[in-house]
Amino acid sequence: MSDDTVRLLTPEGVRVEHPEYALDATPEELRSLYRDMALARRFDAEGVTLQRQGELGLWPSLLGQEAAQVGSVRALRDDDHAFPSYREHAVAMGRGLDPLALMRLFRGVDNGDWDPEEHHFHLYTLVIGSQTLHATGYAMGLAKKGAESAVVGYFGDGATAQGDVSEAFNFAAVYGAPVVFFCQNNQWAISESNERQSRVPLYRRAQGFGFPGVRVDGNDVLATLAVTRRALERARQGEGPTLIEAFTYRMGAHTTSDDPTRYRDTAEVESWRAKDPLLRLERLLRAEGSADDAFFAETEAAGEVLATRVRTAVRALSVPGTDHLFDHVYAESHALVDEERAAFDVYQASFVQEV
Ligand SMILES: Cc1ncc(C[n+]2csc(CCOP(=O)(O)OP(=O)(O)O)c2C)c(N)n1
Repeated sequence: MSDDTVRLLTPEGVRVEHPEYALDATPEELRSLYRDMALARRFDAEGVTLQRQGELGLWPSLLGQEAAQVGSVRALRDDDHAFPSYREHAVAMGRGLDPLALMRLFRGVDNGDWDPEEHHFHLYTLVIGSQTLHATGYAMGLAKKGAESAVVGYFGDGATAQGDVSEAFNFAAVYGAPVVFFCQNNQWAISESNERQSRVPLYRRAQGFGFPGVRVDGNDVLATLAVTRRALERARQGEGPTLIEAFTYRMGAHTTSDDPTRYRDTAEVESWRAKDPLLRLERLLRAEGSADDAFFAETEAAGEVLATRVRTAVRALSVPGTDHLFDHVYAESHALVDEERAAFDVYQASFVQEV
């Protein structure tokens, strides 16, 4: 990690000063950051297990990225908006979405049918990088309306190679859009390492577009919170976009369909295990006497309750009728969609007759 990386908590759990960024956090706030990370990790592990048991079609694990997600989402106000990629489970939880909604999506029961307006958490986006354009457009709209809200667009290191992301950067810069580009550089775009994706550190790209870029230790929840807070303040004050590169690591597979042992060394994974985001906060909490064994046991128990709830609910999900396919194509009923639904019903019925 380079020297210009913002860090407030070392892997050993020691608080360090930074000349530009500071964070005052009460013991209660520190415990709550830990709890959010621990619950997200437990929920995520359940996703992997349920996929292995055949209950989900696919699961993209966030393991290792808890601090980047919890730290950044904690900086948002209720009126702000988050535009996620597909791995932002802790962001979803931080916005108040019932994480069961994410499992419905990866079970194929729906295409992600939560209401983006309810928690200002927009739909998962699998088309790499496209949500940075949605985030930018939304931010431009908010600014036009005179709202004092800001938008965070989440994307990965691999997404920076997409034209959409460069277009979003340029539009946001030119229009001074109140958007924070939050890149989780987890070092891998499936099997493509970050070194092979860019000739310059990702955060420096922002300079060429005319806005600030900052690299933060993405496994440090405190630094991530401080840096995202500052970027959101800039956005709200009309100072335009910021690119945050949260330097982190994808500890698991790209998704449950991937075998990372085919393209990366165990030694690399182990070196990142020593930088674990939860462990370093646990070390701080214990060293400061802000949390004891009972707190960690309670947090673990809460994780088990969550995991049991989603496991039971996932297994009980019914198979949606094919009619559901046509829902939400338009906000209101539409003649063409009605026609297609009717045609599809006839098509389905033809199978029943043949059998
Ligand atoms: C436009 C587009 N191109 C290619 C893909 C296939 N694809 C799925 S995930 C992925 C890698 C994305 O890597 P990154 O942006 O670093 O995010 P991460 O999965 O590491 O969180 C690719 C190329 C896609 N979904 N969309």
